[in-house]
Amino acid sequence: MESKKNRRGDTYNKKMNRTYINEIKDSMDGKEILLDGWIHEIRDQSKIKFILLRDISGIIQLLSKEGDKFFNEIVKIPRESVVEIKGTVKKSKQAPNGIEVLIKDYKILNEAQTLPIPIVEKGNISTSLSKRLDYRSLDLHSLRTQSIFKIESEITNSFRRYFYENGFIEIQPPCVISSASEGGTELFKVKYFEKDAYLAQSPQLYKQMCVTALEKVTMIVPVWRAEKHNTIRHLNESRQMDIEMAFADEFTVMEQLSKSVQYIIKSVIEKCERELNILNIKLKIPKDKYLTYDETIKLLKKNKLKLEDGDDIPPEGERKLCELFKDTIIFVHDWPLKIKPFYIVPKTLDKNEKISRGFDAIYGGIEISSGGQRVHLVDVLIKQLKDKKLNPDNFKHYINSFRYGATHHAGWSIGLERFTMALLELENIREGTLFPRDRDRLIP
Ligand code: AMO
Repeated sequence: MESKKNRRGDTYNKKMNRTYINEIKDSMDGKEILLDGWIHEIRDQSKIKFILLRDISGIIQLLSKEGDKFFNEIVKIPRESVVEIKGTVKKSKQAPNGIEVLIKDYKILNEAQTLPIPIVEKGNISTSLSKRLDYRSLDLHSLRTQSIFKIESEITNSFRRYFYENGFIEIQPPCVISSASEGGTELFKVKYFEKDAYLAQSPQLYKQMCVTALEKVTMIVPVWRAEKHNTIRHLNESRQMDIEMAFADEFTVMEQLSKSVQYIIKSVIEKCERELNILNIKLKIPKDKYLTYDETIKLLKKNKLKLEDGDDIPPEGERKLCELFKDTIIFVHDWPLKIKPFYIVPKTLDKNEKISRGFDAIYGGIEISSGGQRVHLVDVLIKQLKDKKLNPDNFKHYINSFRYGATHHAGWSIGLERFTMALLELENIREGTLFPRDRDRLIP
């Protein structure tokens, strides 16, 4: 008999197009098709052998009956081997989706070796996250992991779509920079020829330098922060989805955040039904709620959190707010100027102003975004840099960009992995990060 193993990956018949599993319909009953995919599961019964074949679009039941020439050998194919199947579509009341494929012939295109981690689809995942991340490409064979990243793809796509359709211009700012925007201690230093440079912590300075001419800009960019702590909500490399708008204050952009997040969640509900079912997540389009910083601190104190005025909101405070306001994006605005970055504008231009136009957005138990109205007046900007012990000489080009016709402007940034974590109730941000970079992990 002809060898069923084919290391070169030749297909049966170049004239026959591959059918994706989700393209198989009842109306194709009796039709011969060609399928490519992975062995998901084998059920070996005495008179009938079932194979569940998986491709990125779904799972289909294949069957072989006693008398088929390959009846006994087909059940020996190891799980996750790559196979090509020629078969006939058959309507069947017993099959999981009311349809199955009778195998006419098959080829093993690449046999899988013994798996170093089990692929568990339901119930407790016994393998540690760290081990799964060591074998991330294999972990991606699991429906659960695939679903997370298919949804993440819908998040970035619908984010782009929303802002593109609303007249925003997508920009590509540099990722190697010469000065910090989010504070000096969290920078990764790199050698840039004879000079020291840093990996960008945020596209902040560049989006502001563009918005004063381009008016409405958006971007999805990687950022790096050399924070030493290892937590379930922090990465050292993450992706940010940002906007910046001219002639806008913090309330204009909070409204944009609310509308875009609602649009993204609507898209995920409409386009990722199968993935949400696999993850057992039921999504609702969130409402929004606006609270000042003072109102928030008072509310959290009333709910027995130990907090002082002027404190940042701790993780348990974010969780509590989301318990109090379910399925809601909570905007906390009017933060103390002291604890917001130098580029956030004071509420008024009064010399003694203590409140800022900065805000945080909290959703799904966690801060997903922060932003605010910016400083576009050069004298105020220089004062704020100095107040934060930063040297204005290091920000010369940034400051100069506000000298020649700068408008007032505002913007924000949503952390992509944070948002995925919040939306899909992930226990660890690394679940929503393909190849995480953290304090201990630089590979794979
Ligand atoms: P901020 O530092 O608050 O603001 O970051 C914006 C959002 O990015 C996410 N995020 C992170 N995600 C994973 N790991 C981290 N270490 C991490 N740090 C931040 C969070 C956070 O809300 N330039 C400003 C935004 C602006 O004003 O436009 C900024 O970067 O979801």
